[in-house]
Amino acid sequence: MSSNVASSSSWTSFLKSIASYNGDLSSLTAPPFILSPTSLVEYSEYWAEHTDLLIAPNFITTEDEHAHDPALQRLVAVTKWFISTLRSQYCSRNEQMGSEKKPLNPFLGELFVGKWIDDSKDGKIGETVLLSEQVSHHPPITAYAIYNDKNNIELQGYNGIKASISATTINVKQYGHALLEYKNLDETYAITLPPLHIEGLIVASPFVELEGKSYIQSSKGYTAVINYSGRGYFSGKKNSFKARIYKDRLASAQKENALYTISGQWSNISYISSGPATPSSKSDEIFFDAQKSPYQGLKVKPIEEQHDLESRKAWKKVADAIKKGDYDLIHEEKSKIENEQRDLRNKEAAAGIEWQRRFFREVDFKNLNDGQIDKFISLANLSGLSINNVPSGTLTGEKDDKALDAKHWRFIRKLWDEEKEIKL
Ligand code: 0T9
Repeated sequence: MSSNVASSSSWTSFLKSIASYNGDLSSLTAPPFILSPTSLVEYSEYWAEHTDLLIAPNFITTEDEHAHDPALQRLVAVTKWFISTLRSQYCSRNEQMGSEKKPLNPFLGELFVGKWIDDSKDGKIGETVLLSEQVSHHPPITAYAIYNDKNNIELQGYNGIKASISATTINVKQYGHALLEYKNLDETYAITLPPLHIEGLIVASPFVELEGKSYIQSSKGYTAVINYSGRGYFSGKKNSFKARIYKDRLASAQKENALYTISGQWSNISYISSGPATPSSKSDEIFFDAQKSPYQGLKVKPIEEQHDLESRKAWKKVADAIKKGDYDLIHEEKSKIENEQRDLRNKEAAAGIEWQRRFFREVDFKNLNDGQIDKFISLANLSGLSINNVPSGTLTGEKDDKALDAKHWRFIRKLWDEEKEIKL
């Protein structure tokens, strides 16, 4: 953004509205140039733009040349896939639109579906499907399922955020987690979501930086701890991370126990070495090169073929107004959707009913029905993660581990298999 924009009255009044922030980011009225024509329900796509890396663990079934346990090698491969998602998740708006943008705030029941077609030479990948649904509007929560039947793999998860404002940054804690299953191998991974903050607000050029930690816990015991930092911290470079892979949670108490150490930039190059030493570009193997691994976009039906609940169809007029930069039209078209939603909620309240989620159900981990199990619970036991509805990655007994409930969103495949109106 030019300094013109940063000193414009629309941006300075936006900064003032941030300063009087009430806890709901979607309620901030931002100037048109910072608005994205894309709804947050679409962001679930970022999880699987490297389908080759997502399915890779499925093919690691024998010991490597150093006689390493395949389950350990698979956690390393899952970590590589996870790192590969971060550039799309957190840099793609910057790369495609010049800065982070404020996404459209999805309405309850909003859907985004599509598929990745197999672009491999040997046809090993098969088709991968995305189902993303806005399961809550207040607070905003998006749930998603990504499955690949050919390889018997399912990734599901949900996310919400809580934001707070400090002098010049927006600090965001993520809620929710992802659960990744390799059903052929009877192996499951719990994945937590890192905290982040938004920098560059003063100069009207916002971007995301990750901070803190996230975890990947394998059902076979192995665990990855990923630390994030930005410019001016331990590596001095933006988008830095250091991941350590351990035999299990107990071993993770001491960094010397690391079986592998991976370090570098998640939006660029990272390196891997065995043991606890930090790898270097001079002597160690490249782990992942984000700039050289093109991501594959999702295939989505043309708008004319979409259902009214599908995101791009529902927001078409707002998105067009944003692209034109027409402030009044944006406001007018957005209000139509908001009013419609308000009427719907009023009608439901009057009839004593609640909006039916299409593909997901809320599960209470502290109040499971007879015979109901959830794989996250045993993974949380292995990793020390809290099962409460607390910031993602909170360990039991940590100061954030206080919540009124232990409710989480889960994909119900049967609901999708029986779906009649929504087509891929
Ligand atoms: C889940 C992701 C999440 C959603 C976004 C904070 C943020 C909304 C949530 C966490 C995805 O898997 C990963 C990436 C980016 C996150 C967004 C970045 C962002 O700025 C927005 C918030 C709501 C804003 O739009 C703040 C106002 C604006 C001035 C910043 C451009």
